[in-house]
Amino acid sequence: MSEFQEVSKQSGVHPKPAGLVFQYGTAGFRTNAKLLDHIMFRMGLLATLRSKTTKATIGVMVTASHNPEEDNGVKLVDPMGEMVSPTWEVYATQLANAEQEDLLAALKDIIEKEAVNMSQEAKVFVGKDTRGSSARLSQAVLDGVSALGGHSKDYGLVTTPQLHYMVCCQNTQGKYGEATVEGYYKKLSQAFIKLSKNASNCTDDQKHLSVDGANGIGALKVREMESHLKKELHISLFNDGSEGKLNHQCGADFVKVQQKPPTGMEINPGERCCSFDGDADRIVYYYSDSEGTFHLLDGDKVATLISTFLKELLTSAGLDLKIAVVQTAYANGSSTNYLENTMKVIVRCTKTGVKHLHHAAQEFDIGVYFEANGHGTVLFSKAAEEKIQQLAENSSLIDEKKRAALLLQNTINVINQTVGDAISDMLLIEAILAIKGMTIHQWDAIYTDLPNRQLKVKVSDCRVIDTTDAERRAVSPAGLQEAIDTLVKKYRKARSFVRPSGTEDVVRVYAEAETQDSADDLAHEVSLAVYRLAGGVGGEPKPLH
Ligand code: 16G
Ligand code: MG
Repeated sequence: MSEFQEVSKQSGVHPKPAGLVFQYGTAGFRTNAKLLDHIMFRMGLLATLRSKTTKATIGVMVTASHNPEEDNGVKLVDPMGEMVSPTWEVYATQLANAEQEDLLAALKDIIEKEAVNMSQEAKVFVGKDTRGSSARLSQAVLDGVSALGGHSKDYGLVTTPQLHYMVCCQNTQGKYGEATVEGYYKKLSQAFIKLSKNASNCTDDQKHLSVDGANGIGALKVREMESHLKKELHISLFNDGSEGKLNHQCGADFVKVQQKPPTGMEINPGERCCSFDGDADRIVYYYSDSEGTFHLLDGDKVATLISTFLKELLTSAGLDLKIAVVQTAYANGSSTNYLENTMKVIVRCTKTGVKHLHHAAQEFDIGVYFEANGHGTVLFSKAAEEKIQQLAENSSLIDEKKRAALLLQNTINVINQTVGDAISDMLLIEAILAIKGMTIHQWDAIYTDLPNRQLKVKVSDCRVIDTTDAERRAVSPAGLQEAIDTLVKKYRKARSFVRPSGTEDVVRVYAEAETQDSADDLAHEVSLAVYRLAGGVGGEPKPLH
C-alpha cells in the first residue's frame, strides 16, 4: 500500500523514544513538551482517519491548558465541536504508545476496526496556544495529516474553544457561524451588544472588568476582540503575556486553588475581576471587599447566575422548557442546595471532566453545566432553539414576552455551545450582571459557600480506588467508604469523597463542613484513611493545624 510509504518516511522524522507510555487522559495527552513530538505526528494521523470515518472536519488543539510553560499537550475535537468519542480515545492511546516499528500495524488495526475508507477525503483544523513549543508541535500534527494525504487548515494561535467553534461552523456549513476568528468575534460581540442594550443606566464604572489573561492565548484574543465590543465593556487586561510567564502565579487554576488574586493585577475594593486559564476554556470571577477580604466566585456561582437568568426569561417568555444544571461532586453543597431547593431546577451530578458534563447537559431542553473550577457552558436542544426563535420572530407578541424572547435568542448567540469558553462565558456573565443591575457582591450573596478543603494523597497505585455514584462513593478498597461515612458523621453539614486524579498520579480528597476548621480536620482524617487503606506512600499526611 503506497499510502503508507509517506507515513513510514515521515514517522522517521518524528520517532518515538522506545518505552515511553502515555494515556489519552481526561483532556488528551499532556506532559513535558520534549516528549511529545511523536504523539503530535500520530495525532495528525489519527485525526485524518477520524475525518475519513466521520466524513467531516476534525480539530486538533495543541495546548496544555493550565499546566506550566514547559509542558504541552493535544486534544482532538469531533465534528460538532465536542470532545472526541471514547472509542477513539482508546485508539489515540494505542497509536501513541506503539513502538516505532509497530506504528504501521497499529494504524492498520484502527483502519480495519473502523472500516475506514482510505479514498475518502480528510480535513483537519489545527490550532495552538502561546507556549514556546507549540509551533514545533503543531507542525508535527500537520506532518501527520499530510502523511496520510489529508488536507489541513492551520488556524495558528487560537483559544481551545475557538478551535472547537471553527470545527462546528465548518461541519454545519456555516449555520453555527463563520469558521474564522473574525466570524467568532462578530457573532459573540453582536449578541453581547444586543444584550447590553437591555441594561438601563449602566455607568462606565459598571462596564469595567479586570481580566487576568494568565499570560496566555486568552489575553491575545481578548485584545483582538476589544474593538468589536463597542465600548459596552471596558477591559483592563493584566498578565497579557508581554512580561510574565504562562500560568505562573496567575490564571484561573492559580486563583481557584490558592484562593487569592493573581500577581500582577491591581484590585480595588468591589471591582469585578476574572481569570482565564492558559487555553481560555475556564473562567473564575473574584473581588476584594472594603476590608480587603478576597472572595472567589467559581463555576458553581457562574452556573447559578446563568440558570437564574435563564429561568426568569423562560417564565417571562411563557416558554415551558426543561432547564437543568449539571455539576460534579466538587460543586459546593450550598450551590446544590440553593439550585434544588430555592430555585427548584433539576440538578445532575456527573463524573469529573468536561465531556461527562457536556453529555449529561444534552439530555435537557437547556443544560447549564459547570465544574467548580470554571469549565462550563450552556447547551440548548434543537427544539428549544426553534421554540425561542419562533417566539422572537412572532410580531404579534406583547412587550414583556417579546423582550424575554429576544434576550433568550441573543443569549444563545453569545454562548459557545461546543465547549466551555472563558471569553464567551465572560460576555454572558457581564451582560447578565448589567441587565440585572447587579454588583459582584450581590451576585456573591445569592448563597454562601460552605467552607471546603482539597488535599492530595500519594499511593503506590491509584487504581486501587474505584468509585461509583458520580465519584461520590468509593467501592474499593474495602472499608474506605465506611471509614469516610464515620468521619463525616462527626461534623455538621459535612460531606467528603475521594477519587483518583485523571491528570496526576495522586488520590484527591474533598471535604466540606460548616466551619473551615471542621472542613480542614475532615479532609485530613479522610486523607489518613486513604493513606492507611489504599497503600499510601511517603510520610503520613499531617494535620493542617
Ligand atoms: C481536566 C479536565 C477538567 C477536570 C480536570 C480534573 C477537560 C477539558 N479538562 O483538566 O474538566 O476538572 O481534568 O483533574 O475535561 P483531576 O482528574 O486531576 O482532578
Ligand atoms: Mg483549559
